[in-house]
Amino acid sequence: MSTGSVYTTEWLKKRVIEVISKQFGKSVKEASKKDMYFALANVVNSEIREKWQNTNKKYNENGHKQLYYLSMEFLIGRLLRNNLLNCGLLQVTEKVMEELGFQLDAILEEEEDAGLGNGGLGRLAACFLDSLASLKYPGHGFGIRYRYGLFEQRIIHGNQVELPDNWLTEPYPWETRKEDEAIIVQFHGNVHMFKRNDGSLEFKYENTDKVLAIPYDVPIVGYQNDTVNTLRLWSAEPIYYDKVDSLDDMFFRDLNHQHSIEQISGFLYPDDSSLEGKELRLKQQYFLTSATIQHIIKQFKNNYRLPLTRLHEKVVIQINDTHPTLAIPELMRILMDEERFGWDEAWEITTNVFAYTNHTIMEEALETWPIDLFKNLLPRIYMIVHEINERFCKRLWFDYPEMRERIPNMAIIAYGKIHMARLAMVGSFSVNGVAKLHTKILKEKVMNDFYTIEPHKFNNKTNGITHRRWLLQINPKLGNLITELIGPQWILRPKQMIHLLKYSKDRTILEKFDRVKNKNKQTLANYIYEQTGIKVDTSSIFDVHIKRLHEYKRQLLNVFHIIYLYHELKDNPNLDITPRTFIFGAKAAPGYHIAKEIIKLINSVATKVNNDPDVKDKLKVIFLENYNVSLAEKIIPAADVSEQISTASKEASGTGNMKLMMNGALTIGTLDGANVEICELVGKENMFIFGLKAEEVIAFYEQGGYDARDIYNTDDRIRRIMDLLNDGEFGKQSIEFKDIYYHILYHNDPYFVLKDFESYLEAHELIDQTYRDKYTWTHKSAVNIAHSGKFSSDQTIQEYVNDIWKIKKL
Ligand code: B1H
Repeated sequence: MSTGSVYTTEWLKKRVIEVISKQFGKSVKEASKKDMYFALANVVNSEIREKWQNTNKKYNENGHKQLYYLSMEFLIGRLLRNNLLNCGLLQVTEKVMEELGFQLDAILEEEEDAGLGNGGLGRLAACFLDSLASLKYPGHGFGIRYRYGLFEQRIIHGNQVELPDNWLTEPYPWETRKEDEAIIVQFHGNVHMFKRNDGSLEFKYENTDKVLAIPYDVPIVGYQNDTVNTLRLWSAEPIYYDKVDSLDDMFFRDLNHQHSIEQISGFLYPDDSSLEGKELRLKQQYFLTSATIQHIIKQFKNNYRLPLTRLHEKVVIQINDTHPTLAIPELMRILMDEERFGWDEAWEITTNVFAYTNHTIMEEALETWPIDLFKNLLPRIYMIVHEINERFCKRLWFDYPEMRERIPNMAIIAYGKIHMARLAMVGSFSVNGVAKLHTKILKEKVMNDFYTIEPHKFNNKTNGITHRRWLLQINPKLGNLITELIGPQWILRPKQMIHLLKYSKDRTILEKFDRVKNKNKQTLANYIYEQTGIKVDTSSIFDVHIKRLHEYKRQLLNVFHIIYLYHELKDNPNLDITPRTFIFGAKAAPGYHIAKEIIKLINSVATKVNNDPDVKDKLKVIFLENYNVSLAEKIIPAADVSEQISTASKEASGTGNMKLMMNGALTIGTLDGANVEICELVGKENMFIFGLKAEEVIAFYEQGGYDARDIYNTDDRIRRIMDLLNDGEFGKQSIEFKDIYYHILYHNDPYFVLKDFESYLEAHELIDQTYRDKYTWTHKSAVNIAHSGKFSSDQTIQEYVNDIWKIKKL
């Protein structure tokens, strides 16, 4: 009984009992929640297996063009509920678990979060894989199987403490190790040049360090459609040779050697929108790209009887930010050194298969590598990059005389550094940004020189999120209500959610939306109580700020507002404000001092506010530790307000903004990233827009900033807040938040916190007023939900397919 999606409770019960008995030698009564988790994963896996094989077989047999999505991060989170839903097993499993005396929700908690990403960029890759499989497109992910994912965050005395994310202590049931498909990746060594008889050059590498890349495949299950794609994660292992000189030698050399090799897939670098220029990071990047490109070429040769000159007809490779850019020179290397193509032909093949997505304009995230480090680790790849640069600069000089002055700003190798974004642009046929505003800034500012010479390469692909996970799975009550109102078609065609608009003024229906939200708030309130011991009022506004901690995301602006409100209430205890619960979740990169100070400030303010009886019914501040995919899934369905308050121009897109809107939260935001497009859809009246616009921010930057001291000196509300940072109000020692204080006043408030404060305050005042009228609020919320189908990643993927990938459905 394994075909179709009509599973019966009898069948599933029998299977579960069987597995528990065979795998654990236990009866269901004796089984733990963990046992049950593994048993369910086992059942799902056996249902998937055949479909997975069939999908692969079809892809290999019928000569379809394949998409390879290369990313250093895939933030997939948990998979059991996702896979149950997509297999059509979710409802029946809920029933069976109940009958067997278990709660499915509790079993799902047993799964480790696969935290193989930092934030938006990694989660985007995971959403894309879900949409590709659900739309039956032949597209697969390639990444690294980090032994340790993003660190686990603890808050101790208000401070962030990082613990290793040891997620593989137990077997990971979703992966399959494929030792026979391992690939050798080479580092270091010397390159020798020979002349062949025909006069062409041959390159040989000697004394290289060889590392084995072992693939672990994770199935990506399409939504009830029999398609199962693959996420291939490479793990680094030493190569064991049979012949060893002496036992001693082997033992000591190998221990060190083994360790240094395993480090390559050892841990995820915990930086988001910034970079750490360490050799190990470059090693990771080459490890991913070399293993993947070698694999792609092998597959192509096996599956198609075509010359490599026609590679672009069957292969397209999307590189997720610059991190996998080495794939470009790596393909050149294979084509020239192994397949004996000349430069021009190899370049023609290469530049027809790569497409590059840019995710940030943040200066500190634009990757560059010091020449010496690069050359030493990847000598042959360096030669190729050098040649790409020479030819590119010559082309600029001769074909674009008007650009001659710009060459130093465009050269791939300049001032001792290798510029990866420039390499990615030169080597790709497509360059895209991730929201309209972001793409515009790329074209007009950050990448204007490249846009001038090759405008046809540039295009926009606004990000999206999978509505299957971010609505259907995490908010079943809302999902059911939507289906009740407009039928189930929206699940396959999310844009049909727009039909909800016709109910957006219907009081009885709006009450239903309101009830769903209240139940979700109650669930979150219970969780908050379990985690923190703090009771929050579910009739207060749940105001949610969840994302990585970064100055440009301006959690500090949010805290300043909370401090302001707190003092307003202290000054006037009878002040009539709508009660608020401010909820934060955020990890700071371990080496990012100011970000960690801001976490500490949030927690200090929380302690002060939550323990002050004067404001007890009006204000609560909750910092939930270890923000990750699973925590997001708990918070988002319960949010009333979504904080999307980045300094305009800095947030390339944002995707949390889309997830929150889809679950009925109203956005308070700047006109930045995809907020602009949310606003275009729902209208200014259904959001709370404030602050400087991107052009204004950019204009200030071009003049060297604005005068933060001027605001400090003239606005007594701001001066009061700032001075509190300095006088010990929120800490035992008065020095506690001096760094933030000095940072703002002496580094001239680079993210315009003070400058946007007043406008932010006004927007919050409007929220307070609007929330008092339940009808108006819920109407706005329903309008947001109705428009959110536009931000399904299914839509985004379809645009990538039409404009860039040109792949066909299975
Ligand atoms: C985004 C990153 C990023 N942009 C470097 N850039 C990293 C840069 O490990 N590193 O070195 C890791 C991540 N991440 C985010 O991408 C943007 O800030 C968001 O605005 C955007 O929504 C997301 C997806 O496009």
